[in-house]
Amino acid sequence: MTIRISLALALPLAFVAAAGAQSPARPNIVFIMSDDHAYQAISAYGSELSKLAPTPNIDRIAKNGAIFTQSFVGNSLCGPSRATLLTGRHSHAHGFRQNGNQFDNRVWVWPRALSQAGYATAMFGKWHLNYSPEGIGFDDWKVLDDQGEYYNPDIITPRGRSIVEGYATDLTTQYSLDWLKNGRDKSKPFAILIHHKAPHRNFMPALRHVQKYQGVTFPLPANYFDDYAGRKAATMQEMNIYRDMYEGHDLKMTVAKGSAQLRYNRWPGAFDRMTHAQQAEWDALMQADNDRMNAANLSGRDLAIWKYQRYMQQYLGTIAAVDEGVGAVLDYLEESGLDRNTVVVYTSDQGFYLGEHGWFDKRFIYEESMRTPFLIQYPGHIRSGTRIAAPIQNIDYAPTFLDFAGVKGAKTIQGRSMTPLLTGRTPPDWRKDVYYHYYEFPGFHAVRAHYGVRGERYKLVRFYGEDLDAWEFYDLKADPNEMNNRIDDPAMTVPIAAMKKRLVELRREYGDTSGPAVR
Ligand code: SGN
Ligand code: CA
Repeated sequence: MTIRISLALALPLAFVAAAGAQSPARPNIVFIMSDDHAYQAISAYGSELSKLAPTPNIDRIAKNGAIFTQSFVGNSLCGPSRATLLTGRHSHAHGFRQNGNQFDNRVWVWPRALSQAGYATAMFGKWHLNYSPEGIGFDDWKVLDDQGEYYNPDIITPRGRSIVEGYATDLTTQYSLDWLKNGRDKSKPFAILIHHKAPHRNFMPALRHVQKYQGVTFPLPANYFDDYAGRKAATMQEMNIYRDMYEGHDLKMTVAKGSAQLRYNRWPGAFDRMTHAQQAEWDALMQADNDRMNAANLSGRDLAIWKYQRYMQQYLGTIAAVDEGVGAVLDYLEESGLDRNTVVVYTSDQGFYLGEHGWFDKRFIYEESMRTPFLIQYPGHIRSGTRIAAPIQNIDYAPTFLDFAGVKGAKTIQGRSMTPLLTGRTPPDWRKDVYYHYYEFPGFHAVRAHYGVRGERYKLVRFYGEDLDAWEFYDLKADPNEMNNRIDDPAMTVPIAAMKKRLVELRREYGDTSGPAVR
């Protein structure tokens, strides 16, 4: 049956529902996710920083479709977030609470549900849930080992494991295009998951992008020199750019003018695995900039600011190849005409600090890491240029894809399909606040376990652990940078009580009994 575009625009789901289980009209799904890509570094979100390092291809998705301005994760860490996107469940429910846990590939995941409903499915890039996606239900897959390496990564396939010469982002794009063009069963609709390693630590751009942002000065966040007053857990973290980044491994600083030898490099493997030719080219591209740094002999505040600039130049440099890869996939969809019946999503496994509070990494419930970008296009069903302010969370991805495919969901799903939001109108019963629970402590960067709730205006957080029980409360309207913990402010008694009530309700609703009871 055919439905005129105008009707489909008003009622996006009518199309899917009417299409029925076997209709060829079921849309294809292209889910592109990068690792640690801050929304601040996507130009469609409009930050000053992103204007100096635009992402024109990622922005195409927002131009063709919609951008979500209030998109969140429930636990800002790679493994838990990936388990959530596959299952539609929060960390305590799917059980993968921190990196290093093992995902059970037999549990319900949406790609298998789509495969069983007749979709061709594949996944390429970073998996990071256990050794491989064997048993998940993908027709094809090729994944990076664990965290993945930027250069000449180990690639695991159903046929085994090998080192492949090349740059991880380009390999992931290439594998994806090969499958789209020649690998899939063309009689079926398809769902492909393209998971980039970039811009994850240790932030190594492709050789063609190493110099892309050298010499560019990025705007320093207003709270770069945060003193963490009134925020106990923030005083305990180890993710400060000027204190905790490794000068060799992360910042690629050399020991002296004229030398290519890196300063402290905790994990030399990232560089050692490059070929001699790659290493020589890398060193040559970095030499002048490092020589200038060594000659300047910086210290204190100047060195801290220099480190922020070098961090941004490298981090944003890795995103350039991701953006090119997104462009290549969009080009292929358009040239083949597949774009008209394909949902394309771009997101990240969580947000990231780009110098806010002096930080890199994520984990905290504070805005920059709790948020994650989410852009989606589906021509004829999402009006181009739509901006959606309703709060969504990564538990919503699984039910959304099922909805698009007209497949029934698993009872275990805790999220809600976002398709009703795609018109730009928010249903009155849509959630107003978002639940969060981070577990990994002890762990990298020493961020303490905490749970909390983020509402439209306020955020309530509780950090907990053997020697810590610290509550925080923020008025996001008055204090968007979350510098002023108002938990002891008598003027806040009423909203604090209301948010505590919501926290209790949300924990009950999601069945989270982990961590201390709220009261
Ligand atoms: C690695 C990183 C950490 C990062 C974790 C988790 N160190 O251990 O900085 O917090 O991954 O990241 S690295 O120098 O070895 O890359 S996550 O995205 O996988 O959750
Ligand atoms: Ca990540």
